[in-house]
Amino acid sequence: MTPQIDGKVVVWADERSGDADIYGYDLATNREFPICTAPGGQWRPEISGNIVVWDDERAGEGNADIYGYDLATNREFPICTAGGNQSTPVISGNIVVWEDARNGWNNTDIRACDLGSKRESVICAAKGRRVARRSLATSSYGTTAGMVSSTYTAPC
Ligand SMILES: [Ca+2]
Repeated sequence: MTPQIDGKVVVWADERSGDADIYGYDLATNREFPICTAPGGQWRPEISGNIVVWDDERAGEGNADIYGYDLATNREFPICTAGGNQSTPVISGNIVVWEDARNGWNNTDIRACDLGSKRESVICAAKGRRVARRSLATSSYGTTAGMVSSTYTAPC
């Protein structure tokens, strides 16, 4: 499900073991490899360079978090484990952006983390929902365009 590609690596969410996991395929070597097979669902991977990000339900449904994996070092790392759902991450270079429901599902924010500085930023926390691109495709709710200036920063 939801395949993404950057360079020669394809990533996707895969339910072969029951709950969704993250897998990758290297087009240069024709090799498939698991990226994250932790308990609970791992969904909606995105990739930029060597970094894969996804939303991760290992802490329970309703408390999804954002995790990352560095293909260069084979190291997994949490990006945001705040309360509520953090979901539908996207990544460009060192910047990860996601939809964040820590303030309620009907008051979602857009937040970002700079993986270089490990700083989290609020991109938009205006009242109402902010819906990420892929949930937008399946959402029956109205949307509010979110993008604006960062309002404060806090550690990731
Ligand atoms: Ca969470």
